[in-house]
Amino acid sequence: MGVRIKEFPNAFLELTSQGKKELLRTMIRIRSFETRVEELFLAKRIPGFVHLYIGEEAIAAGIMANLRKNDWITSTHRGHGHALAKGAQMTRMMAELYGKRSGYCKGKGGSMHIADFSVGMLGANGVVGGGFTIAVGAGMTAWMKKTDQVAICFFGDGASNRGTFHEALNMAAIWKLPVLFINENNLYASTTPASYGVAVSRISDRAAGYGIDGYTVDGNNVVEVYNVSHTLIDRLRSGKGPILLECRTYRVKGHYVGDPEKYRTREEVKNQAEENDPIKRYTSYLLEHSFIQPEEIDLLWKEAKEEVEAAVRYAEEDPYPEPDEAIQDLFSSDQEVLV
Ligand SMILES: Cc1ncc(C[n+]2csc(CCOP(=O)(O)OP(=O)(O)O)c2C)c(N)n1
Ligand SMILES: [Mg+2]
Repeated sequence: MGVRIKEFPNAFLELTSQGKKELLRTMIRIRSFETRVEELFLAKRIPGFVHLYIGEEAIAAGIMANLRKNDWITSTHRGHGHALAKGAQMTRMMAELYGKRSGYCKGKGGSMHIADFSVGMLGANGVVGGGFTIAVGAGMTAWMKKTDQVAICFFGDGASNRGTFHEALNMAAIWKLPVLFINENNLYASTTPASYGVAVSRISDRAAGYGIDGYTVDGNNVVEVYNVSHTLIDRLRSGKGPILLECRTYRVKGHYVGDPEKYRTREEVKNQAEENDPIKRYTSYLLEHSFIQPEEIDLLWKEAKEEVEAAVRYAEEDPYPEPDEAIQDLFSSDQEVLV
């Protein structure tokens, strides 16, 4: 394991007052978006499937605060938080969820296919474990072009059991690619508890199989996520190869909106939501240290709500694509020449 988590430098304290508030803003924006998306889905305004990131916001916020615009991320089926934190536009995300024309995939991809290359967001992914090899490809780009960009690969506890995990970590390790593999261990893969479905109790222990460093942090503590990833991302930029970081968290909502959740008790969820909520925890921390005033917190929630409502109005007013647009954009122009 090398350095213990407590021995990482406290980079958080070096952040400006604005920087400290930005972490909270990001988490509040994600929570507000997700809470509204849940309502809209239940009201049948949003079709398809949605997987919410509620309760896991500290991971996206803490990691992304250490990235540059031209660094890359790969995401999962639970990708709204990653996209927002990396700088994707909320309006176009909401339009995509609605299946509307000005959405990120012109309304044809939905929640699990949001990508915005202009901010380094290489895509959510409906295929569990689909992001691993894409992140390695991005890491290879940085290596071949000799830039100091990094690629961050978000994936779940369930995804850590996929074959692509092995392929990607091995290749990234032998070529010392700048990829940070971020395991979001929310303790469940759909209906399967990680305690049953994953052979190790710490997913970071799997790093040993690839000769790389692995760490585990409290993924509901944004300060810890920020501090540890700050050091690890610096290490990636200096060409020392990939790292596996497990962020332990909890999926507060069902696997998807509408999940009957027969595999866990109401009490377990309630305890986690009340006692381990990353936003409540960070808000108390900021107040305790006088890094923020109560009225500034109220303002952040108010602004986020307004931003979300503006995105909803945008999506509601946007037209649906025409039926004949369904088969557009399926092939690149090169492939069109071939057929
Ligand atoms: C290759 C593949 N297998 C199965 C599924 C169905 N599926 C969707 S999400 C999911 C669980 C993923 O769990 P985890 O990786 O822990 O992510 P979480 O949902 O907890 O964020 C499964 C099995 C899929 N989408 N892709
Ligand atoms: Mg999981």
